[in-house]
Amino acid sequence: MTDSVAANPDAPAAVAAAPAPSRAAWGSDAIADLLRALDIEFIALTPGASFRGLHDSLVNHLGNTRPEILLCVHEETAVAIAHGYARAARRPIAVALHANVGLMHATMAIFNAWCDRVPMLLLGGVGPVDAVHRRPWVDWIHTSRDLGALVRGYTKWDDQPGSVAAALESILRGWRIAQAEPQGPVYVSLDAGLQEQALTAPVPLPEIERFPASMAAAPPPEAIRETARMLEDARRPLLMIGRVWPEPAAFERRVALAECIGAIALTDIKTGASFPTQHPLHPFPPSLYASGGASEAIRQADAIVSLDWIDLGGTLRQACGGALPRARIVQCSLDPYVHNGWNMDYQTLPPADVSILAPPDALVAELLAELGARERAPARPWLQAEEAPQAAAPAPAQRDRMALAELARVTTETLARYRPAYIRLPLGWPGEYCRFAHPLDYIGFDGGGGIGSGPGMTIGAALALRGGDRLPVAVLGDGDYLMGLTALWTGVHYRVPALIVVANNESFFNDELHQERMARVRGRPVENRWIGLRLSDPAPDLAALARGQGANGYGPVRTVEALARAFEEAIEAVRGGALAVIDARVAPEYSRAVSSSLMRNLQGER
Ligand SMILES: Cc1ncc(C[n+]2csc(CCOP(=O)(O)OP(=O)(O)O)c2C)c(N)n1
Ligand SMILES: [Mg+2]
Repeated sequence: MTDSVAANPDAPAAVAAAPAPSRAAWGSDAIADLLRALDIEFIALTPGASFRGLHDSLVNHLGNTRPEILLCVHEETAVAIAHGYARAARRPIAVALHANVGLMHATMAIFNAWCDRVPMLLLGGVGPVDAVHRRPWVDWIHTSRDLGALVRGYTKWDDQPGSVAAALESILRGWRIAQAEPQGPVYVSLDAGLQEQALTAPVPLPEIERFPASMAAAPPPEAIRETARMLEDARRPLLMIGRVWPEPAAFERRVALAECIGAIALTDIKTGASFPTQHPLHPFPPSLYASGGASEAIRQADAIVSLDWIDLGGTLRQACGGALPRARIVQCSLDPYVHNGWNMDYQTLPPADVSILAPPDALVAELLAELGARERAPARPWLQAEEAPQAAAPAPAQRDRMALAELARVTTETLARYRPAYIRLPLGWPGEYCRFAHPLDYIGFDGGGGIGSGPGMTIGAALALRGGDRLPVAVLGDGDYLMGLTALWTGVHYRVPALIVVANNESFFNDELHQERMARVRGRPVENRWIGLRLSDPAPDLAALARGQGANGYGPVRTVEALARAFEEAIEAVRGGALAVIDARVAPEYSRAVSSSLMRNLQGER
């Protein structure tokens, strides 16, 4: 749906019809023309005077199509929507952010996108930079000398161009930088004076076709040969699959490589689906931290190829009690190109006998070419999972709630018939209920561990999936849902179908485990672990909060039977175009396997 001027019932008839796209007469018209030339589909925003010139150009110069405005109640949501969209569509959109205040609201979500290596074009308004043109008071408090400094530690690049022509080059440059691997957000701050400047002569758009995307580097031949030799000699090869291309062909090539060398594949629930979870060579379910089985595989492996595994060094050391594994290690990652000194998302320095600065899936393709002709290894993993998958759900801790594992089982089994695209899973999700066979089966996590991104990322990803054959589904924690709640309004307003299931334990539960840990270390009462963390008394009515924004709200549901009934209604509504939220009450407990792996981490065990 487009918010055309004519569609607004309050619009006076005299301004009802937006003029057809016109010649660029103002600075921001030229900028809007460039956004269209770049084929940017949407621009998410929460309005602000510092980009009123650009806003006018989007509406009255371009007619609010390509890019179409996505109105958001909070800037954090606008960025989270761009994040989710880019993950599902595999192409970025733009966000407009109001001066310093809008950018300040947006920072959490920008950080998430940065850590997730997800591209987006952030356009900020600022000024007028020329103080002569500032209104008293507000233009002064909303003008900062170096806005980019607010986000420089977690964007790939930023700029504040000094003329309209320079702004066009800057945006084009930013668009290219954002999408060059490793991808990430870029920020271009646009002087309000420049946006509102009348053009006395046409400012030509850059010839976009003369600026194609840069080609990525290929792995050096000697690195390919050395890795191939190492894998040929290995008896227990291990692929650790981290941040990789979300493309079906690349997904298939990873399977072919694992099969050809008989490698066990490990996957990470922090990244999108990267390998079929039910494949015999994937014996250990994806998890936030390496499970017991995955750690054993790391210890026993004699060759490890990391495809940009997130915190390879930390994971290896944790699996090996602080030491390095015996295996020879190949690390293939472009990530060092974006490491900087502000945040430590570069993680532990990973040991690597061969370190390759290239896109990991390019290495996979080369290794397949090198090794693919050889006889296939048996599709039997060299190490079997010890823990049998949790067939039966544990008994619920409380009678008026489900166990999280029950919710996971019913959700997985019910939705399997509808080609679900899982956009998000909550922190305690039992990995054995991850049934992924295609990149779109699971979009990934939030990147930066910033709670509150779930609803916005859900709407963004579901928007990208709108009209396709997938059922967009997100299972969110209640804390995550409540922090990002008003994204639902944007979803309903733009008719974005999606199913949100809130795993509602009425708690910021993850932190209960931390408080329990503190209590144990200090010999204090563990029973107090919930104080200051429970979202109860009153428990927010999550379904009503959805209905209050025009979405369908179901629940609270407290049993698997009630959940199954809610699914029936909600899925039908979503297939009819609705945004539906099910409030599913679960006990404030994670499964034993998840809790013990989290606890191990809370204790900082290596
Ligand atoms: C912005 C932000 N604030 C606080 C935290 C700390 N934190 C980590 S997990 C968590 C609880 C999340 O609650 P919920 O989404 O309900 O999931 P649950 O732990 O209950 O399964 C919190 C507060 C964070 N990661 N990000
Ligand atoms: Mg919770």
